[in-house]
Amino acid sequence: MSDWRDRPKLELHLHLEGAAPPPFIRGLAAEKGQDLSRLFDERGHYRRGSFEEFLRLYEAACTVLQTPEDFRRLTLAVLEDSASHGVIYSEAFLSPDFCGGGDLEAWRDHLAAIADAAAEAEKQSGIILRGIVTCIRHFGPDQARRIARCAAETAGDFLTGFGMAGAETVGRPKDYAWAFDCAREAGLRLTCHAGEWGGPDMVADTLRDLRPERIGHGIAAARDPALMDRLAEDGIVLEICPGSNVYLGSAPSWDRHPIARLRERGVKVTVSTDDPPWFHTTMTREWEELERAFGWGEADLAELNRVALGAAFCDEATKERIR
Ligand code: ES4
Ligand code: ZN
Repeated sequence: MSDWRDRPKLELHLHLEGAAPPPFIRGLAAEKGQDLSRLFDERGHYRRGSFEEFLRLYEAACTVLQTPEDFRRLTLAVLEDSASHGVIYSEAFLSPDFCGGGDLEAWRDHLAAIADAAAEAEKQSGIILRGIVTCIRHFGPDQARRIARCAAETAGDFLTGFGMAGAETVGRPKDYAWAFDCAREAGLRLTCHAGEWGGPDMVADTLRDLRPERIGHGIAAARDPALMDRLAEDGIVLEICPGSNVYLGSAPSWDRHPIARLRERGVKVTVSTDDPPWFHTTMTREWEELERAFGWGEADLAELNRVALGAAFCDEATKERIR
């Protein structure tokens, strides 16, 4: 099949700042007189490195994103890209850490600009966006609480979820339980990155201590048959980002990516891009590679779209518009 690009897709795992095209970040840096040339290689792509290097470069790129207007333009650029790859429904991780550092009033202004841009993009191309506030694990549990409070105070029709990204090696899940409880009590739906770099125990501890309904990545579960069975039984949905995993090295290759094994075992899997320009991927490329590696076709996309729709952090009326 050669027309993956035009097929309607749902995407549940996308970092808003991580989806910024390099020219967008370069343009903002030029406007502000910041020198960010060290972020880019000779072809103008984001520089390649380990996950830790990626996180450092990513945070440097985020320093040019400052005002609500910057985030309004970013959101429009990202949604235009997503829509051009057939994405009809998207959930983006939003980071109060990069929108005023966790200050509630600054966050409100940034979120309003992002939601405005989402409404504008929806009018233009039909794409629907919902926001998931994400705290950043390596910024520590105290900052995570501040971020959870920002999320709780702005929960609503647009801001529907809370999660955690960042370096999985920092702390243990239970250190972040207060933040997740705060978000849950505000009615937010929960997801958490786990089992991208950590082992099956990280997935199990995350489920026990933070009780999310979805796991970001979670591919380490494929190494533990009993854990796979539990995920399947409990209906936990994995937001799998194969291109990201292959690029960063948390999976050995496309052909040996665990997504096929997880799915065959009955685990609910979905496909997303994570930080597409950083990992040289798009939703089109993800499906081209899944077709090449596993022979997945239109019926597989339809099934994974159904799983994503079931797991989407939006209300029934919104789901009805996508179905
Ligand atoms: C991430 Cl903090 C952060 N930002 C973007 N992508 C990520 N993946 C894992 N943590
Ligand atoms: Zn991610």
